[in-house]
Amino acid sequence: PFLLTLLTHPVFIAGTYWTTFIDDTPQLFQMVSSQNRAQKLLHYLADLAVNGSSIKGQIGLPKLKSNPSVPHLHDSQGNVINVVQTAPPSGWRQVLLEKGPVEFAKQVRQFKGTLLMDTTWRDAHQSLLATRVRTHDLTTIAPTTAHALAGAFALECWGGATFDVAMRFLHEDPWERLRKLRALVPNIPFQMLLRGANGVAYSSLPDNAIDHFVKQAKENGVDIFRVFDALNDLEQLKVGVDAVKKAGGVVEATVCFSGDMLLPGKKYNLDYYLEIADKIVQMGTHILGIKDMAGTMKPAAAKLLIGSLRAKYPNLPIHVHTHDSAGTAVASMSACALAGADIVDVAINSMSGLTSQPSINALLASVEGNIDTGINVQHVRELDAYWAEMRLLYSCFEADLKGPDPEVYQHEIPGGQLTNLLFQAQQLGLGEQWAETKRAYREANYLLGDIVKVTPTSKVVGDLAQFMVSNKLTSDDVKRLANSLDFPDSVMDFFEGLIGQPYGGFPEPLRSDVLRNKRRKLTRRPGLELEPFDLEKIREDLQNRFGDIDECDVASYNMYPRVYEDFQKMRETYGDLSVLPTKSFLAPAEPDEEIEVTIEQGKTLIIKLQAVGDLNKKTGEREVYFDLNGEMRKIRVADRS
Ligand code: 3PY
Ligand code: ZN
Repeated sequence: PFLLTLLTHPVFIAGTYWTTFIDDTPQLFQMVSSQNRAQKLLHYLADLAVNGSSIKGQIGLPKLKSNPSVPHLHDSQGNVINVVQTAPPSGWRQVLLEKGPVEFAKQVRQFKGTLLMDTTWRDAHQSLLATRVRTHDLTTIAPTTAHALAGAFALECWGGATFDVAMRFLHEDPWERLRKLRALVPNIPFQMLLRGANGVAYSSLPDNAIDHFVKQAKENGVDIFRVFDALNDLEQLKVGVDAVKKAGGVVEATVCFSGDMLLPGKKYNLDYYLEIADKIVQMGTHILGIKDMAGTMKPAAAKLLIGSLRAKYPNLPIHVHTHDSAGTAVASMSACALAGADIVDVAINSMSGLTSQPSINALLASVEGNIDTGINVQHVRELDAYWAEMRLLYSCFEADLKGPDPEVYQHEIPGGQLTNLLFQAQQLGLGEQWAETKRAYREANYLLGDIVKVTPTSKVVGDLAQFMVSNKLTSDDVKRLANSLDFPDSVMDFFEGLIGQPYGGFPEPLRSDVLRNKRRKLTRRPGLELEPFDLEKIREDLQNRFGDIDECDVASYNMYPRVYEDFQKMRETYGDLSVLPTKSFLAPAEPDEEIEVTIEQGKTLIIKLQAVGDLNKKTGEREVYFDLNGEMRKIRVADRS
């Protein structure tokens, strides 16, 4: 009917619409545009109804059969707080905005107690739910979170794997997520995870692309940048650190912690960490990060390492990150807090434990009476009800780990990767497969020279391990046959030096055998070999191909050109899918179920699936009938089953 309104409009009929028709009657074109958007969404829903979900990694349907509800927060008198209409209490972000990064860091250091960073919006779901939590579910709980966690140091909500997974698998724009969350959380700083010279990609980009990316991240809402390099290669790290300094963000340059530091003969020991920390401090950072990505920092190591750093740098805030894979994270983070850490990472209870961060309430209980955190315990418990439902909503992405993995001290697999590899082994029948993967991972690590393992080096070790398992190769086989084996690309990249220089150098003769004459042997950071990107030209090209684009699109394209192009194609076909409730995004609609979709403020679609027609054998298509705001719609889709 909107199109009909347009086509029957007297101006249109008179044929005089070329001049000012669009300007004079914008409402008509808005109608056509929202009509168009509705039609695209119906296409997605029709495809889902006929072919089922095509979201990668999804096994089965969500266990939650209704849309999740938003829990109420209560004030100290027991009254419900209207989190949408009441401004949230001011928090650390106000300190940052008013005083700037240096004074912010100073006040964080002066806080009498230990602050908490909540990782629920980034690392927790990256580690437990294959990074699949969608913008829709984050924005739904954002106003409540702004109140409940008002005292938190920060929310980790961006970067790491969330960037490419958003585009690649969820078909949504990570920048839009950032902007929407920012608008809803004015009081708590946002932190992102930046992989140094790799940005949020898996290998180095030209320095100007990193600068450009970080500038957009800062302008669109990131306050604090946790910058690391997966090999603790300081040259690589510095690229990220310098980019954050230029953009005016808070720098949290980070030491990656690898393995059980207290084991005699360990390559990565206290002296090593103190040396790296010292160089980071010389580089200049507002906060010193310690990143225990596999969760192998035992409480005794935490006490020793954090205690030593505290004594050495009395004025520098220290922020510790861990994973609960071994089951010791609450004890380790309590030990860090007692040893003088200024900030430790936790996750909302229902999103904590296992390969994720330690539970916030467990940590609060552990330090109760000893250490102030500025967190309202009751509010966090209330907030948790939402995440308990989320866990059921995203059940189809669970790796189903049942308890701590006591072998983590041996294989040292980072939290996020552990669940990933377990998920893959489960698809192949678990049992011996999983035990073998873990054994091979350990061997692969030693073959590569016992490297620090976190994205992207953890992928190198994981790829080599899977290569060894699937080709039934022992370590000795790999060494012996290295000059004739066809290694995975990531392994070639590592040996070439595209991921940076490992501590202690590359293992020889393996490096030479693997590379043969196919690849170079870089001795300096790879960014120095790369031509700067011509950002103007990239912008123009994207504009020509995709129309309305901005600097964030340029940054997305620079990080992941193919993924960005595919994302744009999905957008073209289905429109903005981030507006769909998650249940409707993952599961075919039930007959007569009402799907409510807010496509923009004040514009809500009520969609009901009426029927799926018979297969047309000639065309291979089916007709799917919907009721859209009371009107019948018919969509034809190919049946791919
Ligand atoms: C990432 O780089 O995505 C990580 O989570 C590393 O821990
Ligand atoms: Zn982590």
